[in-house]
Amino acid sequence: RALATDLWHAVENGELSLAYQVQKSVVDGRVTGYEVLLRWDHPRRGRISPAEFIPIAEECGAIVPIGAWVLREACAEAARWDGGERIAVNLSPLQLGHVDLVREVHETLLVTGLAPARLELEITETAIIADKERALHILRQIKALGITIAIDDFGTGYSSLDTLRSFPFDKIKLDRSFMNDIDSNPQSKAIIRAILALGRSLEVPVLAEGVETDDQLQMLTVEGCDEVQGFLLGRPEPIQTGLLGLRAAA
Ligand code: G
Ligand code: G
Ligand code: MN
Ligand code: NA
Repeated sequence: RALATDLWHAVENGELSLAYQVQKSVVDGRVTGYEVLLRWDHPRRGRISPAEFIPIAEECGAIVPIGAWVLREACAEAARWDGGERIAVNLSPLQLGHVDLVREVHETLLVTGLAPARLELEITETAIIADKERALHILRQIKALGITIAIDDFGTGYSSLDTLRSFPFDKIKLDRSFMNDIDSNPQSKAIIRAILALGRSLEVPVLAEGVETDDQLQMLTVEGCDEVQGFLLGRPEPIQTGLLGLRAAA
């Protein structure tokens, strides 16, 4: 059977789960939030990477109900944390194009009791480019609810600067590919510097993704990066509610 078919039943079959990856402030190392990353344990094929199944879910449309489930689960989880950390949820282009997104997000906040300021939605430029006017209209409505919007995978799209000019993003997430080859490619460091300078002049905080080494963190600190995320700070991990009570309240 095709994965797309299985995806439509993954939620009701309880095959999906969430992993949370910590985001930290560079200045004081404080935890600022967690990005939610979807996991799929397929009954026969075992764990399938989101890099593989998200594109399929986008193509067949299953990302719309799946995305709604992710949002609800993540907001309900974050509402239990008492540190006030933010929860960052990835939004697919298809969700952004979906008629009911604004209402869905609003209702999720009401039902879970999560304060809007604690929800951040991560959006890639691809999501905006498809129908820019419409996408920006929806983002404005979401932002008006008090939710923050981050531009994800920044630096890899086609028109990054134009996108930045068109919408008041609350955060720039520097794509992890820049961090990946920082040691082998001197251009990467120059581009990271330039994007940090851009963030400063636009007064938009920049979060660097894919931080894996102390050297990288050191460089980002010197260059004035605001937040970091990556294996050095923490891997995406499931939350074992009730077990050790890491961040869980009963
Ligand atoms: O966790 P991992 O690095 O394997 O994720 C791979 C890709 O899947 C990333 O680009 C990530 O943004 C995307 N992804 C993970 N979880 C979600 C989700 O809940 N919704 C959407 N739309 N994308 C997700
Ligand atoms: O595209 P997005 O940024 O949403 O994807 C996040 C993905 O990046 C997750 O699947 C996560 O597993 C992966 N990831 C997170 N931190 C690191 C890291 O430090 N190095 C690498 N190679 N991947 C990472
Ligand atoms: Mn993301
Ligand atoms: Na990203």
